Amino acid sequence: MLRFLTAGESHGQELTVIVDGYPAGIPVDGAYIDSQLGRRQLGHGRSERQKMERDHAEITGGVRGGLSLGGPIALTIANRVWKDWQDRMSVTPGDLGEEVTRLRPGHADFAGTLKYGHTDVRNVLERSSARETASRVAVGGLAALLLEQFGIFVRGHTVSIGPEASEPLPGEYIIGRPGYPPSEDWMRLWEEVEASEVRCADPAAAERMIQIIDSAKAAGYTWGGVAQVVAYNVPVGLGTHTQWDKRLDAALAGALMSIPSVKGVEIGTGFASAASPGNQVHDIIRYGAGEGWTRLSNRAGGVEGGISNGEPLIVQVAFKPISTMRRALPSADLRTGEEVQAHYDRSDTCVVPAGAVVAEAMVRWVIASALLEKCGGDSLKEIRRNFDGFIAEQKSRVVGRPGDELGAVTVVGGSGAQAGI
Ligand code: EPS
Repeated sequence: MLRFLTAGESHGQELTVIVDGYPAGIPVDGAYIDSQLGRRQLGHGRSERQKMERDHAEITGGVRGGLSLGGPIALTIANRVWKDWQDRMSVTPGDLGEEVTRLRPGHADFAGTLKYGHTDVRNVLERSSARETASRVAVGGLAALLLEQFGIFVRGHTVSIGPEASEPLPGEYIIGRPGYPPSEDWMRLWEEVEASEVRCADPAAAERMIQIIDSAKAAGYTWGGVAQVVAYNVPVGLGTHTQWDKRLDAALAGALMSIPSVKGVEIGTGFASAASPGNQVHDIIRYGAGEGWTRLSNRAGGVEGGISNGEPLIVQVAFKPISTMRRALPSADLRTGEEVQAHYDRSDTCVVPAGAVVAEAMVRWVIASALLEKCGGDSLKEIRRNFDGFIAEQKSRVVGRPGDELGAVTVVGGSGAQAGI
C-alpha cells in the first residue's frame, strides 16, 4: 500500500514528507521533483511569500544511486522565511511573540483553536496554511515518476477564475484525446497552459482573469475558481465497484477535497449530467477490430462504477477564494469576543493556477496508489510484468460465446471465453 504523511509549519524550519510503499527500482530524479515545486510557486495572483521561497526537495532517505530502494522515502523542503521566525516558531519554551487572536472567517482559525484548546491562533494557522501543499507536490512528483514508467501522464489547467471562464477547448469537456505518444499539436496546448500566467490556454480568457485578479488585489479581496485535471493512458481496471472505499472516484474526490480551499469536486460532466436525461449522459460503447474498446464521448470522466474505463480521467476542482484578505471581513476576537477585523499579514489574491498543480499531484497520487493495488509488486520490474500482462489481455478482450462473430473477431474457446484478435 502506498501512503504518505507530511509534517511541518508554514514558518517553521522545514516541511517533512515520508512516502511509504514506493516500489524499488524507480528512477528518482530530484530535479524533476523540484521543477514541479517550481510550478506550484507560479501563477498571477500569488503572494510575496513565493518570492521569498525557492522550494527544493532534499531527499534524505529511500533513494540510492538515483533509484528508489523500496523502503520509505524521506524528503524535506526548507522554509527560507524560517530565519526570520526562529524565535516565534521556536520548538523550545521562550518568548513566542504576540498571540494572534483575530479569527479569519473561512480558515481553520475558529474551529481549530476551539478543538485543540489553543489561545494563540498561530498554533492552528501555521499548519492549516496551504504552504503544506508544497509537500503534496513533492509527493505527486514521486508518483509522476512511477506513472511515467507506464505511459500515464497527468496535466492540470485553469478553467475559470471568479466569473471569467475559458472557452471550451478541443475534445469534449477536455483538452483533446492525445493518443500515445501524444501528437505535437496536442502537446502544444499544454505548453500554452504552462506558459500562461494563469495556466489557461485561452489567451482572451487568461487576459480577463489577470484583469480581475489585479482589481481584486488593488481592492484587497480574493478570487477562487475551477481547475481541471486530465489523466491520460489510465488503463481499464483501477479501483473497484466491490467496496465503497475502494472506488476510484471516491479516492479522487477524497484526495482532491483534502486540498486547502477546495469546496467542490466534479468527475466528468458531473453537475451538468444531473440536469440532463440519461440518453444524453452515458457514453456509447464501441468495439473496433485493431482499435479495441472506445467511447463516442467521455462524460463519465473515465470512471464507471468506481473503476477506470480506459478513457482519460477528468476532474474539476472548485477552489473558494482565499480567506485571508487585506480588506479583512468583520470577525470576532478569540480572547474577548469583541467585534474586530480578521487577522491579515499577507495573502494570495488567487491560487487557482497553483491549485491546478496541487490537484495534478493528488490525482497522480491516487492513480499511482490504484495502479499498485492492481498491478502491485515490490519492484518496477515486477509491476511492469503484471502491468504488461494485464494490458495485453484487456486490449484484445472481447467476451462472447464460442462461434459468435464480433466485428472482425470470432470468439474461440469455452462459454464466456476471452478471445484475442
Ligand atoms: C503558501 C504560503 C503561505 C500563504 C498561503 C500558501 O505563506 P504565508 O502564510 O507566509 O503568507 O501564502 O497560504 C494560504 C493560501 C492559506 O490559505 O493559508 C504557499 O507556499 O503556498
